[in-house]
Amino acid sequence: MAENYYQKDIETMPVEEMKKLQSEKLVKQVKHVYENVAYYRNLMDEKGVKPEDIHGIEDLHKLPFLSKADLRDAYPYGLLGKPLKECVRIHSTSGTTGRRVVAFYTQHDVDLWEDCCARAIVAAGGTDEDVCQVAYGYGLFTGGAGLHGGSHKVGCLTLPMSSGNTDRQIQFMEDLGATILCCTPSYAAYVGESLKEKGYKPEDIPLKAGIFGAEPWTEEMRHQIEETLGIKAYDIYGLTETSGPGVAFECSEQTGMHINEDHFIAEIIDPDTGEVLPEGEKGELVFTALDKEAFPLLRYRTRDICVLSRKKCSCGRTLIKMAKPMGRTDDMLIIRGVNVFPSQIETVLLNEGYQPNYQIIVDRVNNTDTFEVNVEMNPEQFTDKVSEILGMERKLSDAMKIMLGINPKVRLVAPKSIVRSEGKAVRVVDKRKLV
Ligand code: DLL
Repeated sequence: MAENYYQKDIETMPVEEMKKLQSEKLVKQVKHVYENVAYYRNLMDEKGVKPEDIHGIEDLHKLPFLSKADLRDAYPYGLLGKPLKECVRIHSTSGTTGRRVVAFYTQHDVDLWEDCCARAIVAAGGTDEDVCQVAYGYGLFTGGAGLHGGSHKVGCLTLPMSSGNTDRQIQFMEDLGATILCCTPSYAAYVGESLKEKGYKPEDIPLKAGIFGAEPWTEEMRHQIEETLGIKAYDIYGLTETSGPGVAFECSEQTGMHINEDHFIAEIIDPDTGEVLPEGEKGELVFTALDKEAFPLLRYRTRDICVLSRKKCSCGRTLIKMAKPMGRTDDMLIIRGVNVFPSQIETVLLNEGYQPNYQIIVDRVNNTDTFEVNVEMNPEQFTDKVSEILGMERKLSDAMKIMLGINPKVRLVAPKSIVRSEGKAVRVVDKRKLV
């Protein structure tokens, strides 16, 4: 199949030309921010940097970082780059801890954001012949609005389902012939599980592709979703602070996500020292938004851990690629001194033939960390023979020891007993924070 692009000139632009474009935009954007955002002007003044010092992307490193803490300090209007009168929309993070992040958009910002999502849909094979079922949450969360806008731009027939009500999702999917599904990977896995239970086979539904993101997911989970739904599953990345989904998207090669470099400059830094790392090294992802008017963040530290690569891509896009984020600097658990990412546990489970339905529970008893992983048995494994269950638990715990270096206490629980998520899955319950 010939590769399709939504904005070919940009998506396949020679790298040197792209760098020139980024340099021109950066000079203008720094001036815009310095003149209109007092909070960032103060940070620049403290660092002794003036807009005149920024001649192009080679000077990016001179600018101060912004972090989530700055967003909280400046809440709600302190980072606005345009008068509220010119803003047409806000979105917000789910904000499980502390203050929510609120992001603002002008009509121009919404337009560019929707273009980014349209690029993702076309890269996943979408055209105006497709029926695109958007099952990300609508509302303050950016997932629904972003993919909805992108789907309109591509000209797909858009099904604005929002999340939840799985029976209705399946009914619409079948009756209206949805060909593209957009939702979190954990919800896609649940939809697959529900379809199977209802006796559907992958060929009974017309879906051909899925655009899944908003949470970390492993290659093993991709294969499993692709198999149960009979589709190609594409990754999509973004965060509220940079507009939402569509900062980066996967193409047919499915080996990482192309970053929309005409709108965002990506850097990888050492999270401890802030030093910029060379391409190919693992570190914290930092974004500078080049076109955003209302919420123009410069050098924003995402806390996502990732690697960038300029390796030539078979799809013809020249946009730099980011690997699947390996987790966040703040969701890495340190258990008895060992670093543990939920994605490592997911990999072990899927390799051992389990479903990605699990929850990690960490606590501290008598000054020692306890580490438990509850894992659902598959219906076909279900048994009430204690010795068999103990044997399976031991086998899983040993497999996790090989991956992590420490043994969790694995507890196999009945099928369907771990609550399914309609949005981002809650994988970790860390009770130590409550003390
Ligand atoms: O999750 C935006 C989004 C919506 C992206 C729909 C993709 C699809 P936030 O709620 O602000 O925004 O959360 C952003 O989610 O910093 C990552 O840690 C994580 N994340 C987003 N996409 C991915 C992905 C939306 N593809 C935070 N893989 C980010 C891994 C992801 N993590």
